This record gives sequence, structure tokens and C-alpha cells, in this order.
Amino acid sequence: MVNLSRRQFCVLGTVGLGAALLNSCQHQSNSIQPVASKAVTSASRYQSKNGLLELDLEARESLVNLGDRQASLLTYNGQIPAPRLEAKPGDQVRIHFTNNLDQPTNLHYHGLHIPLTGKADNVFLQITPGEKLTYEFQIPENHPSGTFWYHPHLHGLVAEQLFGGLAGLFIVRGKDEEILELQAAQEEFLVLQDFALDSDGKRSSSAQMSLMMGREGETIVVNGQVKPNIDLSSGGLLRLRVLNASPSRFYRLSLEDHAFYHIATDGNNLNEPVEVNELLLTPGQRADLLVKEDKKSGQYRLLNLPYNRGGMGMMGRNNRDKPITLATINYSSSAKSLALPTKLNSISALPEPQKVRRFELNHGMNPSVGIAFQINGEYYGSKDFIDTEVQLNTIEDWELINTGVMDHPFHVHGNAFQVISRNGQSEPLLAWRDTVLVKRGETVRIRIPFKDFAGKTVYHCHVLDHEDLGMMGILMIQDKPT
Ligand SMILES: [Cu+2]
Repeated sequence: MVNLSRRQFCVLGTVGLGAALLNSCQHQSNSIQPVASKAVTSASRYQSKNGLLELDLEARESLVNLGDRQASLLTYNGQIPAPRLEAKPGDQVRIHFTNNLDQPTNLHYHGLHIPLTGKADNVFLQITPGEKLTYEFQIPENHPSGTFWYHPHLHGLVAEQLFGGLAGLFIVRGKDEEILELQAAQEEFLVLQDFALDSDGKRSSSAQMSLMMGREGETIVVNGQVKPNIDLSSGGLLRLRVLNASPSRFYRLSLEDHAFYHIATDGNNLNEPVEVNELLLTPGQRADLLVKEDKKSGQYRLLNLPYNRGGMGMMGRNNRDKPITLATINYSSSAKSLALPTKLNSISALPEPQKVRRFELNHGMNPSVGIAFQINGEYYGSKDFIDTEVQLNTIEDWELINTGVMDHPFHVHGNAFQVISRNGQSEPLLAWRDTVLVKRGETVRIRIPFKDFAGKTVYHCHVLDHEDLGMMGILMIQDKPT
């Protein structure tokens, strides 16, 4: 890796990082003072040690450098993106969390298969301003290796807090990552976020119309940088681990003159690499992509291609009508040619479900806020009972029917699922996902095994304004028949 600033090095630090340098990056982040007057942009990573991942995490407003300007954003530990957390299956996780925002918040561990109750992945917790809470949970021994993330999930404030910047990666590194070809690849993490800022670098408030569509900002950043250059040290194989941490913006990714080899959907490896020319990443989703550095030396733009996610009459708009450069990847070709992995996982299709349910996604009216986004005609909070009750250790098919005019990426907390069909056509790709796009007019059937953890959680649209405006339901996983 060449031409990287110290900050980039900390952000992009890879397998080869020396312990001393890593400590230096962590020390740098720990030493940041909790004041909004100081510009800080460093991002760090925390790794588990002797089976424990322990850190202090503080949510607060901070000044950060975005490209050539300063912005006042909501951060964890003053950083955009938030520190990258890395743990192994079986590890204990202890996060000493402090809320120094001026509004309540909490933490959701998106995609992790961990307890849904207590001080774990419990979205019903509410941490008021000034309050501290220690999150503590164990990552199961048999947890898949993969790309997960953490962000706030307090209903009504989720979009605003994500759009403020609160998001970070949570990487699980287990045995299924010990694939020689992957270990030989150069690993880079790309956290995609967008912000709406005024001329003073303050966060602009969103108009009601844009909340209906889901808010998007004109400033797009990759790892907190505007159009960064990613310099690769030598020709070979590049592994891009991409997170869409935007509250609403879709990213239709492509790399000039290169194909992607898609190796993981959300938090799980595919069985083998799948060659694609582009990849659509909706809010909440992650993708792991290999790129062969086999073209001539040069600069290749990572692009966000146009995508129309629908709209409501006059409010509708296509988000962008021409490609946008997200980052530029630079490499010098060499004689070195690294092989692609051939086998990455051994996913088998789930057995037939015990139950089938239907969920219709659309919008309607809520007397108190106007337009509400709904699941089966109900908006979140319109009643105080459980929307969906399932039994632990059963498998269900959920038919997700989008009868509205906008696309909705659907996320289920706690348990990954397989997509069975779209509009009645079998899904060709056998994969685990935790967030799936249901395009307007589309019916997507997913199959979910409810495993290991009973308790109350949620499912919702991951266009987070839609979630905040009601497109969420409560899921109760019962551990014995009632
Ligand atoms: Cu939606």
C-alpha cells in the first residue's frame, strides 16, 4: 500500500498491520477528546484479545473533515465511519456505551446472530442523553465469518441518526475465512455514507417530501472521504468488503473495465464466486467482492450507476441520472496473478417451511403524521400487541408483497434467511441474507429458520425513513408453544 496518509492507513489497515502500529492507531482514537470544536477524522479498529472484545464507545456530535470541508456530524468516538470492530466466533463482546447526543439512542448489531434481549441486540432499549450502558454478549461458536455492522435503532430517530453518520463495521473472522486465496488477497473495507450539509457544514434538515422518498444527501463519502484514491500495493487480487450505511440511497456499483467476483452476501460467504458486471447494494446490505488486478496499470473508477427506486407521483424522482464516481482504484499491473477461490461455503437449501405468512408493503394514512408506511395495513405503534409470533426452531416462508410505488429493502433482525423466489420464479443464487430488496410490484418469498434465541425483535424496511414512518413490525420468537 503506497501513498496512504496515516489516517487512511488506520482506516484501511489490513492483515499485515504490525501490533505496534495498530496500537498507535487505537491510541490515537482513544485520545480524542469529547469536544465538538476539534476536527477529528481518524477511524480505528478494535480487535478481540484472548476471547474478549472490549471498548468504550461514545455517541456524540463532532466536527470531522469531509473532503476539503468540515462537517458537524453524529459520530461514535468522533469518527466517520465509526471504529471497525473485529471479533471471532465464541468471543465475548463488551461495549461500554455512552450517549452524549442530545436525544435518546441505542445500538443494533445488524446481521449478527446473538441474543435479541437483555443488553445484546435489543432494539427496545432506550439510552437517554448522558446515560451509559454496557452491552455484553457472546458471539456463538458456530457463527459465520462475515461483514456485519452496528448503528442506532431507536424507532422514530433511526434515519436521522444514521444520516448524521452513526455507523461502523463489525467483522467476524472465523475458520470459514481461512481460505488461502482470500488470505492472499488485499482486503479493503468500503463504508458508503451520504450527508446533506449546508454551507457551514451543518446537517440540513430534510423536507417532508424527501422523508417520503427516504432522505439522500449530495455529499457521498467512502470511509469518510470524498472520492478517495485507493492505492494497491501490487497486482493480484483485491477483496472489497462494502457496506451501504446510507439511510435511503441505493448504490449500483461497477468498476471500470473490471468484473466483480461476488463472494459474500451480507454476512455469509456464497458457495463459490459469481462473476457479475455490477451489483446493487440497498441500505443495510453488504457485499464482499473480489477484483482481479489483471488490466494494464492505471486508475479505475468505482462507479455508482443510476437506479430508479420509484416514487410517489410528483414526489417521485430518479436518484441520479448519470454515474457518480465513488472512489478510484489505482494499481500497477505485474506478472503476479492470484487465483480465485473455488469453494467458499457449503450452503444447502433449507427444508420446507412449517408455516407461510404474507406481508404486504405499502403506504397509507396515519392521523397524527399524515402518510404512514405500512405492513399489512398497519403502521408500527398503531397497536400495542405483537404483529407476528413464531416458534423457535421452526422454519417459515414469508411472502413479501410490495403493492406500493417505491422499492423497499426488507430486513429481519436476528436470523438470516434464504430467498426462495421472486414473482414466482425460483431464485437461482443459494445464499444467506438479512436484507432483501422487494421492488415495487414484486413478490419475494424468503425462508427463515428461527434458531437459538427467543425473544422480541423487529422486521422492517431499511429505507429508514420508511421504518421511522411505520414500516416495521414486532416479531416475537417463542421458545415453547403457548
Ligand atoms: Cu421502504
